[in-house]
This record gives sequence, structure tokens and C-alpha cells, in this order.
Amino acid sequence: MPAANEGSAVALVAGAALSGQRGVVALQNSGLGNVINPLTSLLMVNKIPILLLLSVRGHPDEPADEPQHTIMGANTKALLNQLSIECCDFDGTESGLDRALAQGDDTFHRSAPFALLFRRGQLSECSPDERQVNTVHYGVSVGQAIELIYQQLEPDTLVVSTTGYISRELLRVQDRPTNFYMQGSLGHCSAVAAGVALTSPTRTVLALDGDGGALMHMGILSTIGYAAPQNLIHVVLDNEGYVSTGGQFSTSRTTSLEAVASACGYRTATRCERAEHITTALRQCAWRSGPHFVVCKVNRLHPSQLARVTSRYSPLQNKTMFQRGIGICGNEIATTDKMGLVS
Ligand SMILES: Cc1ncc(C[n+]2csc(CCOP(=O)(O)OP(=O)(O)O)c2C)c(N)n1
Repeated sequence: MPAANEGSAVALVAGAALSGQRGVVALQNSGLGNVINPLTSLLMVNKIPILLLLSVRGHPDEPADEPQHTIMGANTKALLNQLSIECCDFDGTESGLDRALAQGDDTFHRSAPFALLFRRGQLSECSPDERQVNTVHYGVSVGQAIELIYQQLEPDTLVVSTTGYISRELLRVQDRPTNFYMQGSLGHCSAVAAGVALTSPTRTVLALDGDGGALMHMGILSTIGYAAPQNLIHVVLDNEGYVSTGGQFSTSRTTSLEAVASACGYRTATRCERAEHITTALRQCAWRSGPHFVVCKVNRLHPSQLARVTSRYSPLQNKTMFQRGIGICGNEIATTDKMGLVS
């Protein structure tokens, strides 16, 4: 079952365990922060066992990964140890898996959590069949949607884009110094954009979110509705899945995100299923005050080679560039950062 957030997945398993079932949660270590609260204050306190299949990005023994994985990658095991959560590395063999699961079974009988750690690539993506069934047939791709959106925006619009392919598509089709490409922190793109909008009230601010990101921390919609930044446009590029990490289903197909946003106090909330809908919706944002919410239903087509943001900018360069775009001189300007890139 796809859960909006790793923490909710752990809590779902806790509920199932209360009814006598055994539960497993598969997650990336970037989601470990989301599970620590329910793990420590619910499952461990109540002695509810759980098996975590934890895929480790930024593993210290592997070639350098994306910067957002560095700190969590280096500290995943230490965090688990600190919390007394037993864990074991999967060695890639069937017998190794049997041994690890036997260890998991042992912790289960002691009503404790157990984490089985996988290296990058060891947990396979969903099968092609499953993905075919789940293919989204909307006419507009993420890249095309971004182009249509930008056609309706003033050139000085500040843009905050969510992690994964959406930032990479933005880099490909509309790389500008006013773009802040988020990497990591899934679910927090609209909060960052709202923070910028509230503190830069004379500028239009666009949050380019995904359905996975929007669902992960949906409570922020209520905060945005309450704070009501008039200059914020929150766009969700909704491909009904977590396409950047293999295309697993999200739950957006059965959720009306625009109805949620409207109920949370956004001034306008629109759903677009075709190119012309996107153009009309963005034009409306220009002459009415926000906050605006625009769901664009998109397909899953991306170019086969999609450059990573970090192939052009280090995080520090991107931050400095964006601050210059706002009109602030970041104090790190003209420095060489750890990646050796001069800003
Ligand atoms: C807290 C957290 N959980 C999981 C991930 C791994 N992750 C990176 S991008 C992504 C998919 C995001 O889906 P969506 O926002 O719908 O954008 P799409 O990739 O479909 O364009 C996931 C799960 C992460 N970075 N952070």
C-alpha cells in the first residue's frame, strides 16, 4: 500500500500489528527522519515489532551520491544504533537474505523493530507489468507543463522546485538564476516557496511541486491557506506516482488535491488535464490574488538523458544564485565550495 509519508506507513503497520498482523515498510533512508517519531514514541514504547526494508543512499562505502544523501548516508547506521534498533546489511545473496530474515524473526519475537539495509539498486523497482497498468495517459509531460507555465510568468518570478525529476526538467527547459532547485526534503517545496513569498511580497513566487511531495506533508496546505501569501502560485505536477524513484503508485488518483487546497483556504484551486487548461489557469493567477493552487495532470515521459542539477550547480551555488535573484547578496558569493565549484 502506498503511504503518503514514511511515518504514516510505520503507524499503519502499528495498527495492523495491533490486529495481529505482521507489517513491513519499505523506504529510502531519506525517509528515516519521518519515521523516528512513530518508531520511538509509538512502536518501541508499545513493543510493536516492525520490519523495515531500508534502502541506503549516500552509503559511505560507495561512490559519491547526490549531496542531499551525504549526511544521512553517513549516519544511517549510527542513528539506528543510537536508537537500539537492530539492523543488518543485505549481502546480495539468497542465503544472506534468509539469515537476515531469521534475525528479523528473532527481533519480532522480542517485539522489537528490525531494519534490513539495502545498497543502491538491490531493491528492484516495481515490475514493468505493474507500471504498464499504472501508465498515466495525459497528453502533457512535466517538461511541456513547465514550458506552458513559464510562458505566462513574469521573467522575475521566483521559482522553488521539488526534488527529483521535476527540478531536473526545470533545469533542462527553463534554467534561470531565479530558480531554487530543491534536492531532498521531499514534501517541503511549497513551505519553502511560501516562506519566500511571505518575505518577498512584491515578487510572484511559484512552487513547482509533485503529487508525491504535496501528499507527503499535506498539512502545509492549511498553513498556506491561513498565512495566505497573495503572491504564491502552488503548482502540482501530478503523474500519480513517485516517478523519480521508479514509478511506484502515489494515492493522488483517488484524491482531489484541488478540493483539499480550496478547503484549506487557497483563493483559487484548479485542475488542468490539457495544455490549454494550464495556460488559462496560469493567466487567471496573473490577475487575481493568491494563494493559487493548480494541479496539472501530466504523463510520465521524460527524456532518456536528464542531467542532474548538481552537474551544473552545487547546492551552495544554487542558493547563492537564487539569493542574488531575490536581490540579496549571500555571504558565500565568490567562494569555492566542497565540490570544488566556484560560485
Ligand atoms: C522523505 C523522503 N522520502 C523519500 C524520498 C525519495 N524520493 C525522492 S524523489 C521521490 C519521488 C517524488 O514524487 P513526486 O513528488 O510525485 O515527483 P515525481 O518523481 O513523480 O516527479 C522520492 C520518493 C526523499 N527524497 N525524501
